[in-house]
This record gives sequence, C-alpha cells and structure tokens, in this order.
Amino acid sequence: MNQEMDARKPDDDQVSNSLSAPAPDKIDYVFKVVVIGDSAVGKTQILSRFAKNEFCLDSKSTIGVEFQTRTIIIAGKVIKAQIWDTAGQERYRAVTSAYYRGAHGAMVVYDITKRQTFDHVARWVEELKIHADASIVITLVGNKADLAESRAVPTEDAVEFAEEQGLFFWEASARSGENVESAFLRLLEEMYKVVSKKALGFGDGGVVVKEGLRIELAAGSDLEISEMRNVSSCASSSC
Ligand SMILES: Nc1nc2c(ncn2[C@@H]2O[C@H](COP(=O)(O)OP(=O)(O)OP(=O)(O)O)[C@@H](O)[C@H]2O)c(=O)[nH]1
Ligand SMILES: [Mg+2]
Repeated sequence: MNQEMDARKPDDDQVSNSLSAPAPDKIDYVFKVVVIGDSAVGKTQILSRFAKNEFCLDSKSTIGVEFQTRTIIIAGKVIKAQIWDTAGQERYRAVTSAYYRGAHGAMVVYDITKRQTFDHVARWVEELKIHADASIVITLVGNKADLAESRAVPTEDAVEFAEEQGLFFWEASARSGENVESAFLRLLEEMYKVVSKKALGFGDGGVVVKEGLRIELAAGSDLEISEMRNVSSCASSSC
C-alpha cells in the first residue's frame, strides 16, 4: 500500500538509479540519511533491500553503527546515498548527536504489527528535532506490510501522525520489497530539492552548495562513534 503523504511522485525522467556505483570522481553529492526506530522493526533489512536488493529473515540486532551506500541519479546529478543504521536497542546505541550530524534525511521506521513501535515514533522524531539539522527531510515508514493479517497499527493512525508532523509516509515491506525503493527515492529527491534551494541562496545558510561542486554532507572522520562498520546486514551464514 502506498500512503505517501505528498501526492507528488518522483519524476521518472529525473530519477534513475543503479546498484553499481559509478567512479567516485563522478559523484556530485554525498547525502547522509539516518535510519532510526525501535529494535527489530526492520531498519537493517529495509536498508539492505535498498542498497543491495537483499533480505535476511534471520537478521541479528545491529550493534553500534553501520552504513551502506547506493548511487542514484537525480536531475542529472550523481548522488551517493550514504545510509546509516544503528541499533534500536538502547543498550547498543553507541551514538547520540554524532550519528545525526550532517544528516539531511531520516527514515523513522516502525513495525505495523507492533503497536508499541508506532507509539515510540514520536520520541524518535523528537530526537531528530533535538540533534539533527532543522531542514532535515523525514520519512515515516510502517514496515512489514507483508504481515497485514497481523496488523496492529491502522494506516489512518500513521497518516494522521505524519500529517501533523509534516512527514512523508509509506507502508513498506523489506521482505517483499514493496515501496522500499519508492520511499528512499522520494526522500532523496526531496533532500536534493532542499540542497538545491540552499545552493540558490534560499536556504537557512546551513550548507552552501554551488553547481558542479562536490560536497560532503555526511559527517567526516571526527565522528565520536565507537564502532562504525560497513558490513553485511545478515549475521547468519545461511542468508
Ligand atoms: N515479515 C517481515 N519480516 C521482516 C521485515 N523486515 C525485517 N523483518 C524481520 O524482522 C527482524 C528484525 O529485522 P532487523 O532489520 O534486524 O531489525 P532492526 O530494526 O535493524 O533491529 P535492531 O538492529 O535491533 O535495531 C528480522 O527477523 C527480519 O528478518 C519485513 O518487511 N517483513
Ligand atoms: Mg539493525
């Protein structure tokens, strides 16, 4: 089910994408996206579906911070999406503000079969407001849409919340792949619009980008992160 709040769809002529990255010197922008939400909602698997078109049923809890990348083209620009993933479990969360630093997009994920994960979404959005850039683009994703028979969160509740908070919203499934691509591409497209506006001087002055310049929106080596890994999202050898 597609419940995108903003009726505009990505323009097919404007957005294309590839799972194989072009040469690094061709990259125009690096966009950092953070994925947050309670433990076991499927953050790592959503990311894995988007970055590698893979899914693992036997996924283990993330420890520390990991990221995966995928390069896409929006409006003729080569954009490397660097998507960060951390543990939903409090005891494994090794980061606070460092995780959010430099992020211009966020995906807040809940599990449509677990009401509590949706009830906690407000807290995750609050955390973004405290730690992230004010212009961050946020997408709410109700994952595990393939388990609709066990649904515990009515779509309307999420639509209402997303409208109140000004978030994009999708129900998706990392398992089937439904809406994962659309949710990420729409988010990245919107991030590109924000960055383009800033480049033209309409923004809040946070990031200035000139046409043709390569910029690093992602935080650099000064991160206070205890563990940063770019590894397989599946700890099991059977996947
Ligand atoms: N049926 C179904 N299961 C899913 C889906 N996405 C993830 N899962 C399963 O849900 C469990 C948790 O997925 P993860 O991606 O590890 O969850 P997480 O949010 O990254 O959890 P933490 O790393 O602990 O924060 C795994 O068993 C996944 O296989 C989905 O779309 N449908
Ligand atoms: Mg995880």
